[in-house]
Order: sequence, then structure tokens, then C-alpha cells
Amino acid sequence: MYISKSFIPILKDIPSEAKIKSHQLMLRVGMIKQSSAGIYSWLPLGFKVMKKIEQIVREEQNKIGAQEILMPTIQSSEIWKESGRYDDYGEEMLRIKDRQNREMLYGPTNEELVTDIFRSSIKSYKSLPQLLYHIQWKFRDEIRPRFGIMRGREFYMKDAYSFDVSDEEAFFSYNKFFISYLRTFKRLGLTAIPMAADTGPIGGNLSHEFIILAETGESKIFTDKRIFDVETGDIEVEKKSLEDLRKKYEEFYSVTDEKFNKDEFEKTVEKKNRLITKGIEVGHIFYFADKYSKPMNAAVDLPGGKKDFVKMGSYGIGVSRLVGAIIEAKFDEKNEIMKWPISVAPYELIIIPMINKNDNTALIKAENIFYELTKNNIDTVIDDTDENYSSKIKKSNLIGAPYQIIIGKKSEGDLLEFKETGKEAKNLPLNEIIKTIKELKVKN
Ligand code: 5CA
Repeated sequence: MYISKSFIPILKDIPSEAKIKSHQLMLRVGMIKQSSAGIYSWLPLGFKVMKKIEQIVREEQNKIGAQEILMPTIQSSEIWKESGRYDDYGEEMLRIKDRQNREMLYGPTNEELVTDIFRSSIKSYKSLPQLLYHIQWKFRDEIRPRFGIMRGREFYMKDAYSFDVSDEEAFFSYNKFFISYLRTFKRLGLTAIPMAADTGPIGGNLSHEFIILAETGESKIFTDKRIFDVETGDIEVEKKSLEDLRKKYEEFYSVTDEKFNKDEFEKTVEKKNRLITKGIEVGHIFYFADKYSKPMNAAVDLPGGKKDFVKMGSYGIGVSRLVGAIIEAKFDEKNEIMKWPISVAPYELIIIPMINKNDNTALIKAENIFYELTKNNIDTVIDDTDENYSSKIKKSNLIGAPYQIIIGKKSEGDLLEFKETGKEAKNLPLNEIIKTIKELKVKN
């Protein structure tokens, strides 16, 4: 793949409508294009990053035994009337009428739809637990869409749902998602802190938001700094160790503003450990027992012959929001260097041949290297434009490939000029470069 043929519409200046660095960078390197308020097209660079994030989210869901399904974006109003949320949801729900005049809606979340799927097939406790998830576009007619894809109207979400026979089993499911979220965000190069949260329109009484610190975040948080030092370690997915892990976090006061209580904060957290700051909510989990299963009559047979409504929870990750959240966490605005974690970088490496008009030796060398790297599954692009060295490096820093190979005077014979973005260059043979990158990828 060549930069000259890629659809990467880079802008010279920072677009004035963008107020935060993730929105600025995403517009500047052409990751997205606004289509209407809070609704975006994803261009190749942005789409690649989002798909890599999605895949990590998927792998971590699969690891705890969640099963992937795909539910539609358009839903019938009938099930929402059954749960009682059709009116409650208010103006945020985009309501549509089909040609038969039937009331439909563009799904803002899927508790009703998944409960309907569940109740049509699962009748016995023997089939529980069921953990189902989907990764799908959602629509919420947000009153104030802003900050680009951070608060969009149409956005991409991983949404999971758990069905259990008892509260105890349901907490086990809740804790499985809790640990899987910590692992997911770690693989994305983020430190996300679980914080006790309000349940809002989803309902229930147990809920955590997963927040990453950022001045531009929309969530105000009140926390005991020591929560940042909690070690997750290699936790087994079994009841006791998951419970212990959640307790380790819950030892420290850590809440969003809806749950904040000044007296409690000051009583439980020593002054030196208090942190009041802002953050971005990248995930949110809820336990709401039979809030939906009861009105929608989703019950299973129990061992003694009785029947009971299943106990449910739901678990969301903002996949499209994460693209912006990673930029907020990793973009060095002053030096204009984007440091994507290798796990989600749009390209893992950019080859920068310094091209002379009448001599294509550097380009041919670049193509040979490209071939070798691609054979080793290293996601690579060649900057074949005729720009000068500094403008190519500048572009590469904005796109944010973690590594560069520069083919110019300093790459001689078998030794190549190899640079980790923002650091000093080294001279290394290609097999060493491949080894370095592969090792880093395994760690991720
Ligand atoms: N079904 C429940 C639990 S999964 C649910 O919808 N939860 S939520 O409302 O908290 O959304 C889940 C995640 O989606 C949030 O943590 C956030 O990361 C993301 N999200 C929510 N609204 C938006 C939005 N308007 N734009 C971008 N991402 C959003």
C-alpha cells in the first residue's frame, strides 16, 4: 500500500470547529468526516483503528464465554411497550413509522430485544448462564452531540447481556465482565478505573462506569488516588477470585458526580489522597435483576419445579468513543506526535524512502522491505510521495505509526535507519526490526 494512493485527506491546519485534541486530530488526518450533527463517516484510517479496537473487545468477550450475536439497528416499539420504557426513554429515542404505519425505532440500547430473543428459546435453569453480546451501531438523539465521535448521535457500541438463575450467579457474571473490561482497556494501552455509578435510564441498583482520566472528559470524578495502584494480575475466572478483585477496587472511594457525597468523601479519603478531576466514560456495566425479565415474562424452570424470572445485567463499551479516548490519552499535542498503542495503530510501520527524481532505487528497496514485513504480518505502508524528509516525518507522526524505516543516506547495505516514533533512530538489519515488532505485538 502506498500513501499516494491512500484515502488519507490530511489538512494543513487545525479545523476551527474542533474543540478537543481527539476531534482535531481525527479531522486533521482524515479519520472521519461529519455527515450531519453527531453523525460521521469513518474513512480508511479511522475505520482501521476502530476495527482493531473492536477485535480486541471481541476477543476479550469471547474469553469469558460470551457469545456473539447480531441484533438489528431497527426495532419494533412493541417490546419497548412491554417493558414500559417506550414512553420513559423520551426524546433521545429516534422514532420511525414504516409504510404500514407501524411504530419502529432506531435502537438506543437492546435490553428489550435481547430479552425477547432469550425468552423465545431458553426455558430451563440448565441452560444458564447465558452471556450474549453484539457490536452494533446505536442511535441516541443526544441533545448536545459534541467533541466529534465522543458524544455522537450514531455510535458503535459493544453491548452484552447476562441471564442467570439467581442473584449470586448474576454477580458472578457481573464480575466476569468487570475483569474482562480491565483486560480489554489494558490491551488498548489505557488505564480505566471502575467507579460506582448511577444507573440512569437502564435501571437497576449496581453499576460501575469505567473511566479514563482526561481533562476534556465529560464525567466529573471523585476518587482516592490509591485506586490507580490496584494490581489486576492474572486473575482466574472463578467466583472467589473475581469477588476479591472487585473488593480490592471497592476499598477505595471512587465515584462519578451523580453518586458523589461530600461528607462521605471527606470522611473516608485522607486529604493527600483526594483527587477530583474529569474523565471519559469508556464502559458502563449494570445489574438490574428482573427489571426487564419480569414485565417481559422471561422466566425459566428451577430445580424444584418452580419458575422464576431470570436475573439480568448489561455491559457496554463505547467502541467508537474509544478511538477518541485513546487519542486524548496518547496524543502529544505540543510535538504533534500521536502514539497509538501498537495493538490498534492504523499502521504498525511506515517506510519512508527519500525519493530522487531520476533514481528509483530507494523506492524499489522500500517495496522489497514492504514485501518482507507484510509476509510477517506487520501492517505497513510506504510513503512514496515526493515530499521532503521533515514533512514525511511530520505526516508519519500525525498518522501515528509506532515505527518508521527511513531509506536515505543513513540506511546502508543491510542496515536500515529504524525509528520509534518520537525517539532517536537506530541502525538495524531488517530481521532485527521484524523481531522487535513481533515481540512487542505478542506482549499486547
Ligand atoms: N445497554 C447499556 C449497558 S451496556 C448501555 O447502553 N449503557 S450506556 O448507556 O452507558 O452506554 C454504554 C457505553 O456506550 C458508554 O459507556 C459509552 O462509552 C458509550 N456511549 C454512550 N453514549 C454515547 C454517545 N452518545 N456517543 C458515543 N459513545 C457513547
